[in-house]
Amino acid sequence: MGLELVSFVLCPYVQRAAIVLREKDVPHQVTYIDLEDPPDWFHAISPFGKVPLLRVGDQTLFESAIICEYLDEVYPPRLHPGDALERARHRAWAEFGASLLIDQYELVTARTEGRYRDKVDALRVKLERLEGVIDGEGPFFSGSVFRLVDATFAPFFMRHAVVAWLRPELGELLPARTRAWSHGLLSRPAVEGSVVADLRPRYLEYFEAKGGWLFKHGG
Ligand SMILES: N[C@@H](CCC(=O)N[C@@H](CS)C(=O)NCC(=O)O)C(=O)O
Repeated sequence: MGLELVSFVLCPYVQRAAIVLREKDVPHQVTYIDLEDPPDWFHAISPFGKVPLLRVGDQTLFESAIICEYLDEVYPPRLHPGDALERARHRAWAEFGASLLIDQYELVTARTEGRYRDKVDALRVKLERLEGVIDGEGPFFSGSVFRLVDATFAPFFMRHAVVAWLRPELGELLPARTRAWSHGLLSRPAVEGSVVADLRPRYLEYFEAKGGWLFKHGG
């Protein structure tokens, strides 16, 4: 059955699915939409009005976590761990990764310095907590094997590298193990190839237009 990933070019949740498709070498088509002006057909098939969507034959899946789980069940190799408790732990931390994406969005769109600093502090606390649960040997979340949970965190780290390029103090928010994990993820071919080549300028341009304090006072 043909697979079609409905995408917005900058969306980190879409990128989760794009990474899993690449890790598993699954043939698929990508359809980009403009989220500011979505086509009618998109509203008709997206219950939350959000991307990603995965069209599988005449069915449409939504929610990135569900799409990733579906792909993992259907296409080898299995990325989730075999042990039920370990798998549940990975799912729980993937939820934590989803909350980091919301923090990151709020950080880049914060309109005042006070709000920006509050978001930096919130991110610092969460990243320190994450540091305590990831495998010490690395390079991935639970050691040497790339797992589904790694695919769910990579989009956060990719965008974090973009904003840290603009504002180096943000790069210092990553504690040592987390930093090594981020390097491991961002140098993975399936991760590198899961976004457009000019993600950085596009991301910066898109969020600068939203008036975030970070962009007016970068460096
Ligand atoms: N929980 C959703 C979040 C997806 C999401 O927030 N997508 C954004 C783009 S990155 C979106 O489509 N926003 C459109 C809107 O909210 O109107 C998932 O994991 O798939």
